[in-house]
Amino acid sequence: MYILASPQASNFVEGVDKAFIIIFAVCFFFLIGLTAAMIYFIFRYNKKRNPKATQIEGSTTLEIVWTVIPTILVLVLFYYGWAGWIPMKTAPKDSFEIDVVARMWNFTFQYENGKRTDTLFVPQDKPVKLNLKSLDVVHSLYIPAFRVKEDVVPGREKFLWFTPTNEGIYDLFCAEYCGLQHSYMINLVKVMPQEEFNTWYTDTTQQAASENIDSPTEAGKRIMTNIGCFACHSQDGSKLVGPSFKGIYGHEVTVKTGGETRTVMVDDEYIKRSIYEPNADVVEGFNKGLMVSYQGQLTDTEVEQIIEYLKTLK
Ligand code: HEC
Ligand SMILES: [Cu+2]
Repeated sequence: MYILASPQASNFVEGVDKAFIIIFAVCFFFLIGLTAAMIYFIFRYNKKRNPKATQIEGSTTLEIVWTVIPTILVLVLFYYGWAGWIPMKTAPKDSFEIDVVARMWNFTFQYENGKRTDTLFVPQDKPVKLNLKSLDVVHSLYIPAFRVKEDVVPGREKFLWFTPTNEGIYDLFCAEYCGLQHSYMINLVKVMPQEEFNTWYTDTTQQAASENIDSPTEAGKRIMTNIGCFACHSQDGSKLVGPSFKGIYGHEVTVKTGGETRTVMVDDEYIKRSIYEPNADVVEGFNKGLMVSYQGQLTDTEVEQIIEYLKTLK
Protein backbone atom coordinates (compact mmCIF):
# COMPACT_ATOMS: atom_id res chain seq x y z
CA MET A 1 0.00 0.00 0.00
CA TYR A 2 2.21 2.73 -1.40
CA ILE A 3 0.10 5.61 -0.17
CA LEU A 4 0.47 4.57 3.47
CA ALA A 5 4.22 4.23 3.13
CA SER A 6 4.44 7.62 1.42
CA PRO A 7 5.51 10.54 3.63
CA GLN A 8 2.66 12.47 5.28
CA ALA A 9 3.45 16.12 5.07
CA SER A 10 0.40 18.34 4.67
CA ASN A 11 -2.95 19.28 6.17
CA PHE A 12 -4.74 17.13 3.55
CA VAL A 13 -3.09 13.84 4.42
CA GLU A 14 -5.66 12.90 7.05
CA GLY A 15 -8.75 13.43 4.89
CA VAL A 16 -7.32 11.76 1.79
CA ASP A 17 -5.85 8.78 3.62
CA LYS A 18 -9.05 8.25 5.57
CA ALA A 19 -11.08 8.07 2.34
CA PHE A 20 -8.47 5.82 0.79
CA ILE A 21 -8.35 3.39 3.69
CA ILE A 22 -12.14 3.15 3.99
CA ILE A 23 -12.59 2.51 0.26
CA PHE A 24 -9.75 0.04 0.32
CA ALA A 25 -11.15 -1.78 3.37
CA VAL A 26 -14.64 -2.10 1.82
CA CYS A 27 -13.17 -3.41 -1.45
CA PHE A 28 -10.92 -5.82 0.41
CA PHE A 29 -13.79 -7.14 2.52
CA PHE A 30 -15.91 -7.85 -0.58
CA LEU A 31 -13.03 -9.33 -2.53
CA ILE A 32 -12.42 -11.89 0.22
CA GLY A 33 -16.14 -12.46 0.93
CA LEU A 34 -17.16 -12.96 -2.72
CA THR A 35 -14.20 -15.18 -3.50
CA ALA A 36 -14.92 -17.33 -0.45
CA ALA A 37 -18.63 -17.60 -1.36
CA MET A 38 -17.75 -18.57 -4.94
CA ILE A 39 -15.34 -21.28 -3.83
CA TYR A 40 -17.89 -22.62 -1.34
CA PHE A 41 -20.62 -22.75 -4.03
CA ILE A 42 -18.32 -24.61 -6.42
CA PHE A 43 -17.94 -27.43 -3.90
CA ARG A 44 -21.32 -27.38 -2.21
CA TYR A 45 -23.43 -27.31 -5.39
CA ASN A 46 -21.43 -29.38 -7.83
CA LYS A 47 -23.13 -32.22 -9.65
CA LYS A 48 -22.00 -34.89 -7.21
CA ARG A 49 -23.24 -33.19 -4.05
CA ASN A 50 -26.32 -31.59 -5.54
CA PRO A 51 -27.49 -33.69 -8.52
CA LYS A 52 -30.85 -31.95 -8.86
CA ALA A 53 -30.88 -28.16 -9.31
CA THR A 54 -33.41 -26.14 -7.27
CA GLN A 55 -35.51 -23.52 -9.06
CA ILE A 56 -35.48 -20.27 -7.04
CA GLU A 57 -38.41 -17.95 -7.64
CA GLY A 58 -37.08 -14.72 -6.12
CA SER A 59 -37.15 -13.09 -2.72
CA THR A 60 -38.33 -9.58 -1.95
CA THR A 61 -36.42 -9.49 1.33
CA LEU A 62 -33.17 -10.39 -0.40
CA GLU A 63 -33.73 -7.80 -3.10
CA ILE A 64 -34.35 -5.06 -0.56
CA VAL A 65 -31.27 -6.08 1.42
CA TRP A 66 -28.96 -6.06 -1.57
CA THR A 67 -30.26 -2.69 -2.71
CA VAL A 68 -30.23 -0.94 0.64
CA ILE A 69 -26.83 -2.14 1.91
CA PRO A 70 -24.83 -1.16 -1.22
CA THR A 71 -26.65 2.20 -1.36
CA ILE A 72 -25.64 2.97 2.20
CA LEU A 73 -22.08 1.81 1.51
CA VAL A 74 -21.73 3.93 -1.61
CA LEU A 75 -23.07 6.98 0.26
CA VAL A 76 -20.57 6.39 3.06
CA LEU A 77 -17.72 6.21 0.51
CA PHE A 78 -19.04 9.33 -1.17
CA TYR A 79 -19.19 11.15 2.15
CA TYR A 80 -15.56 10.48 3.03
CA GLY A 81 -14.36 11.38 -0.46
CA TRP A 82 -16.36 14.61 -0.41
CA ALA A 83 -15.25 15.53 3.09
CA GLY A 84 -11.60 15.10 2.12
CA TRP A 85 -11.99 17.02 -1.13
CA ILE A 86 -14.06 20.07 -0.20
CA PRO A 87 -11.38 21.83 1.91
CA MET A 88 -9.03 21.67 -1.09
CA LYS A 89 -11.34 23.90 -3.11
CA THR A 90 -10.98 27.09 -1.05
CA ALA A 91 -7.59 28.52 -0.27
CA PRO A 92 -7.28 30.62 2.91
CA LYS A 93 -7.10 34.38 2.25
CA ASP A 94 -3.67 34.73 3.89
CA SER A 95 -2.05 32.06 1.72
CA PHE A 96 1.48 32.62 0.50
CA GLU A 97 1.06 32.74 -3.29
CA ILE A 98 3.47 31.29 -5.83
CA ASP A 99 2.99 31.26 -9.61
CA VAL A 100 3.68 27.97 -11.34
CA VAL A 101 4.46 27.97 -15.04
CA ALA A 102 4.31 24.57 -16.71
CA ARG A 103 5.58 23.92 -20.21
CA MET A 104 7.11 21.02 -22.08
CA TRP A 105 8.95 19.80 -20.02
CA ASN A 106 9.51 21.60 -16.77
CA PHE A 107 7.85 23.49 -13.96
CA THR A 108 9.09 26.96 -13.00
CA PHE A 109 8.13 28.55 -9.68
CA GLN A 110 7.91 32.34 -9.59
CA TYR A 111 7.69 34.26 -6.33
CA GLU A 112 6.20 37.69 -5.76
CA ASN A 113 9.62 39.25 -5.12
CA GLY A 114 10.90 38.05 -8.49
CA LYS A 115 12.71 34.93 -7.32
CA ARG A 116 12.42 32.06 -9.77
CA THR A 117 13.36 28.45 -9.09
CA ASP A 118 12.92 24.91 -10.38
CA THR A 119 12.57 23.54 -6.83
CA LEU A 120 9.47 24.60 -4.94
CA PHE A 121 10.49 26.27 -1.66
CA VAL A 122 7.70 26.65 0.89
CA PRO A 123 7.39 27.70 4.54
CA GLN A 124 6.26 25.12 7.06
CA ASP A 125 2.84 25.47 8.76
CA LYS A 126 1.71 28.27 6.50
CA PRO A 127 -0.93 27.93 3.78
CA VAL A 128 0.62 28.07 0.31
CA LYS A 129 -1.39 28.70 -2.84
CA LEU A 130 0.00 27.71 -6.22
CA ASN A 131 -1.46 29.54 -9.22
CA LEU A 132 -1.15 27.10 -12.07
CA LYS A 133 -0.53 28.15 -15.64
CA SER A 134 0.39 26.12 -18.71
CA LEU A 135 2.01 27.57 -21.81
CA ASP A 136 1.41 24.62 -24.08
CA VAL A 137 -0.44 21.37 -23.30
CA VAL A 138 -2.21 19.89 -20.28
CA HIS A 139 0.15 19.06 -17.42
CA SER A 140 -0.74 18.02 -13.89
CA LEU A 141 1.05 19.00 -10.73
CA TYR A 142 1.24 16.18 -8.23
CA ILE A 143 2.86 16.15 -4.78
CA PRO A 144 2.23 12.67 -3.31
CA ALA A 145 3.49 13.55 0.18
CA PHE A 146 0.92 16.37 0.36
CA ARG A 147 -1.88 14.29 -1.25
CA VAL A 148 -2.59 17.03 -3.79
CA LYS A 149 -2.88 16.89 -7.57
CA GLU A 150 -4.36 19.37 -10.03
CA ASP A 151 -4.38 19.63 -13.82
CA VAL A 152 -2.57 22.58 -15.35
CA VAL A 153 -4.66 23.54 -18.36
CA PRO A 154 -3.64 26.08 -21.03
CA GLY A 155 -5.96 29.08 -21.09
CA ARG A 156 -7.52 28.29 -17.73
CA GLU A 157 -6.88 29.58 -14.24
CA LYS A 158 -6.32 26.70 -11.85
CA PHE A 159 -4.94 26.62 -8.36
CA LEU A 160 -3.93 24.24 -5.66
CA TRP A 161 -3.28 24.93 -2.00
CA PHE A 162 -1.88 23.14 1.04
CA THR A 163 -0.23 23.74 4.38
CA PRO A 164 3.05 21.82 4.63
CA THR A 165 3.29 20.28 8.09
CA ASN A 166 6.70 18.62 8.05
CA GLU A 167 10.12 19.95 7.24
CA GLY A 168 11.86 18.00 4.51
CA ILE A 169 12.31 17.39 0.80
CA TYR A 170 9.56 15.72 -1.22
CA ASP A 171 8.90 14.72 -4.83
CA LEU A 172 6.80 16.76 -7.23
CA PHE A 173 5.72 15.22 -10.54
CA CYS A 174 3.85 15.96 -13.70
CA ALA A 175 1.02 13.42 -13.64
CA GLU A 176 -0.50 13.96 -17.08
CA TYR A 177 1.23 12.50 -20.12
CA CYS A 178 2.46 15.58 -21.97
CA GLY A 179 4.82 14.29 -24.62
CA LEU A 180 8.24 12.83 -25.17
CA GLN A 181 10.02 13.94 -22.00
CA HIS A 182 7.02 13.81 -19.68
CA SER A 183 8.79 11.38 -17.37
CA TYR A 184 11.55 13.94 -16.79
CA MET A 185 9.14 16.45 -15.27
CA ILE A 186 10.29 15.59 -11.78
CA ASN A 187 11.05 18.39 -9.36
CA LEU A 188 11.43 18.71 -5.60
CA VAL A 189 9.53 20.53 -2.88
CA LYS A 190 11.58 21.83 0.01
CA VAL A 191 9.66 22.63 3.21
CA MET A 192 11.56 24.93 5.57
CA PRO A 193 10.74 26.36 9.01
CA GLN A 194 9.34 29.89 8.62
CA GLU A 195 12.54 31.65 9.73
CA GLU A 196 14.79 29.67 7.44
CA PHE A 197 12.33 30.28 4.63
CA ASN A 198 12.35 34.03 5.29
CA THR A 199 16.15 34.08 5.14
CA TRP A 200 16.06 32.18 1.86
CA TYR A 201 13.28 34.35 0.48
CA THR A 202 14.83 37.71 1.29
CA ASP A 203 18.31 36.63 0.23
CA THR A 204 18.54 38.24 -3.17
CA THR A 205 22.28 37.70 -3.61
CA GLN A 206 21.50 34.63 -5.66
CA GLN A 207 19.34 36.77 -7.89
CA ALA A 208 21.97 39.48 -8.03
CA ALA A 209 24.53 36.83 -8.82
CA SER A 210 22.72 35.91 -11.96
CA GLU A 211 22.82 39.53 -13.02
CA ASN A 212 26.35 40.67 -12.28
CA ILE A 213 28.40 38.84 -9.67
CA ASP A 214 29.36 35.59 -11.35
CA SER A 215 30.44 35.42 -14.96
CA PRO A 216 27.73 35.86 -17.58
CA THR A 217 28.38 32.39 -19.00
CA GLU A 218 27.75 30.71 -15.65
CA ALA A 219 24.62 32.81 -15.19
CA GLY A 220 23.43 31.81 -18.66
CA LYS A 221 23.89 28.13 -17.95
CA ARG A 222 22.02 28.38 -14.64
CA ILE A 223 19.10 30.21 -16.21
CA MET A 224 18.83 27.57 -18.92
CA THR A 225 18.94 24.76 -16.39
CA ASN A 226 16.30 26.40 -14.20
CA ILE A 227 13.93 27.20 -17.01
CA GLY A 228 14.32 23.86 -18.74
CA CYS A 229 15.95 24.52 -22.13
CA PHE A 230 18.00 21.33 -21.84
CA ALA A 231 14.88 19.18 -21.91
CA CYS A 232 14.79 19.81 -25.65
CA HIS A 233 18.32 20.93 -26.55
CA SER A 234 21.46 18.91 -25.89
CA GLN A 235 24.93 20.35 -25.37
CA ASP A 236 26.82 17.42 -26.88
CA GLY A 237 25.63 17.43 -30.49
CA SER A 238 22.85 14.85 -30.07
CA LYS A 239 19.46 15.63 -31.53
CA LEU A 240 16.61 15.81 -29.02
CA VAL A 241 13.30 17.56 -29.64
CA GLY A 242 15.21 20.61 -30.82
CA PRO A 243 18.64 21.09 -32.42
CA SER A 244 21.74 20.67 -30.24
CA PHE A 245 23.37 23.82 -28.89
CA LYS A 246 26.83 22.42 -29.61
CA GLY A 247 28.73 24.69 -31.98
CA ILE A 248 25.57 26.61 -32.83
CA TYR A 249 26.93 30.14 -32.39
CA GLY A 250 28.53 31.59 -35.50
CA HIS A 251 27.44 28.73 -37.74
CA GLU A 252 24.99 28.79 -40.58
CA VAL A 253 21.62 27.18 -40.26
CA THR A 254 18.85 26.47 -42.75
CA VAL A 255 15.48 27.72 -41.59
CA LYS A 256 11.97 28.12 -42.92
CA THR A 257 10.67 31.67 -42.57
CA GLY A 258 7.03 31.83 -43.58
CA GLY A 259 6.99 29.40 -46.50
CA GLU A 260 10.47 30.29 -47.64
CA THR A 261 13.68 28.36 -46.99
CA ARG A 262 16.77 30.43 -46.32
CA THR A 263 20.18 30.20 -44.73
CA VAL A 264 21.00 32.42 -41.79
CA MET A 265 23.98 33.02 -39.52
CA VAL A 266 23.41 32.21 -35.84
CA ASP A 267 24.21 35.47 -34.08
CA ASP A 268 22.84 37.42 -31.12
CA GLU A 269 19.90 38.71 -33.09
CA TYR A 270 18.92 35.25 -34.38
CA ILE A 271 19.14 33.62 -30.94
CA LYS A 272 17.13 36.37 -29.34
CA ARG A 273 14.44 35.93 -31.98
CA SER A 274 14.53 32.15 -31.50
CA ILE A 275 13.79 32.65 -27.81
CA TYR A 276 11.11 35.33 -28.08
CA GLU A 277 9.47 34.18 -31.35
CA PRO A 278 10.50 30.54 -31.75
CA ASN A 279 8.18 29.95 -34.67
CA ALA A 280 9.37 32.85 -36.80
CA ASP A 281 12.40 30.88 -38.09
CA VAL A 282 11.91 27.14 -37.92
CA VAL A 283 15.08 25.09 -38.21
CA GLU A 284 14.96 22.60 -41.09
CA GLY A 285 14.22 19.07 -39.94
CA PHE A 286 12.45 20.20 -36.75
CA ASN A 287 8.84 20.80 -35.87
CA LYS A 288 7.13 24.11 -35.50
CA GLY A 289 5.07 24.90 -32.41
CA LEU A 290 6.96 22.78 -29.90
CA MET A 291 9.02 25.59 -28.44
CA VAL A 292 6.79 28.31 -27.00
CA SER A 293 7.87 31.90 -26.55
CA TYR A 294 9.78 32.97 -23.45
CA GLN A 295 8.55 36.54 -23.89
CA GLY A 296 7.75 37.85 -20.41
CA GLN A 297 9.61 35.00 -18.76
CA LEU A 298 13.16 35.92 -19.71
CA THR A 299 14.45 39.49 -19.64
CA ASP A 300 16.83 40.94 -22.24
CA THR A 301 19.69 40.65 -19.73
CA GLU A 302 18.94 36.99 -19.19
CA VAL A 303 18.81 36.37 -22.93
CA GLU A 304 22.22 38.06 -23.27
CA GLN A 305 23.59 35.75 -20.58
CA ILE A 306 22.18 32.74 -22.42
CA ILE A 307 23.88 33.92 -25.60
CA GLU A 308 27.19 34.25 -23.73
CA TYR A 309 26.88 30.68 -22.57
CA LEU A 310 25.93 29.38 -26.04
CA LYS A 311 29.11 30.99 -27.42
CA THR A 312 31.18 28.72 -25.15
CA LEU A 313 29.66 25.51 -26.57
CA LYS A 314 32.16 25.01 -29.39
C1 HEC B 1 9.67 21.96 -25.78
C2 HEC B 1 10.98 21.86 -26.34
C3 HEC B 1 11.86 23.10 -26.33
C4 HEC B 1 12.25 23.86 -25.25
C5 HEC B 1 11.88 23.70 -23.80
C6 HEC B 1 13.14 24.87 -25.78
N1 HEC B 1 13.28 24.73 -27.14
FE1 HEC B 1 14.44 25.82 -28.36
N2 HEC B 1 13.77 24.79 -29.98
C7 HEC B 1 12.91 23.71 -29.94
C8 HEC B 1 12.66 23.23 -31.29
C9 HEC B 1 11.74 22.07 -31.68
C10 HEC B 1 13.43 24.05 -32.15
C11 HEC B 1 13.53 23.95 -33.69
C12 HEC B 1 12.32 24.53 -34.34
C13 HEC B 1 12.35 26.04 -34.30
O1 HEC B 1 13.32 26.62 -34.75
O2 HEC B 1 11.37 26.62 -33.79
C14 HEC B 1 14.10 25.02 -31.29
C15 HEC B 1 14.99 25.98 -31.75
C16 HEC B 1 15.79 26.79 -30.94
C17 HEC B 1 16.85 27.64 -31.41
C18 HEC B 1 17.34 27.74 -32.84
C19 HEC B 1 18.36 26.63 -32.98
C20 HEC B 1 19.16 26.55 -34.24
O3 HEC B 1 19.89 25.52 -34.38
O4 HEC B 1 19.07 27.44 -35.08
C21 HEC B 1 17.40 28.26 -30.32
C22 HEC B 1 18.56 29.25 -30.28
C23 HEC B 1 16.65 27.81 -29.16
N3 HEC B 1 15.67 26.92 -29.57
C24 HEC B 1 16.89 28.21 -27.87
C25 HEC B 1 16.18 27.76 -26.76
C26 HEC B 1 16.39 28.27 -25.43
C27 HEC B 1 17.44 29.31 -25.04
C28 HEC B 1 15.50 27.62 -24.63
C29 HEC B 1 15.26 27.85 -23.14
C30 HEC B 1 15.04 29.21 -22.74
C31 HEC B 1 14.75 26.70 -25.46
N4 HEC B 1 15.19 26.82 -26.76
C32 HEC B 1 13.77 25.84 -25.01
C33 HEC B 1 12.36 23.15 -28.81
C34 HEC B 1 12.50 23.65 -27.51
CU1 LIG C 1 3.88 17.66 -18.09
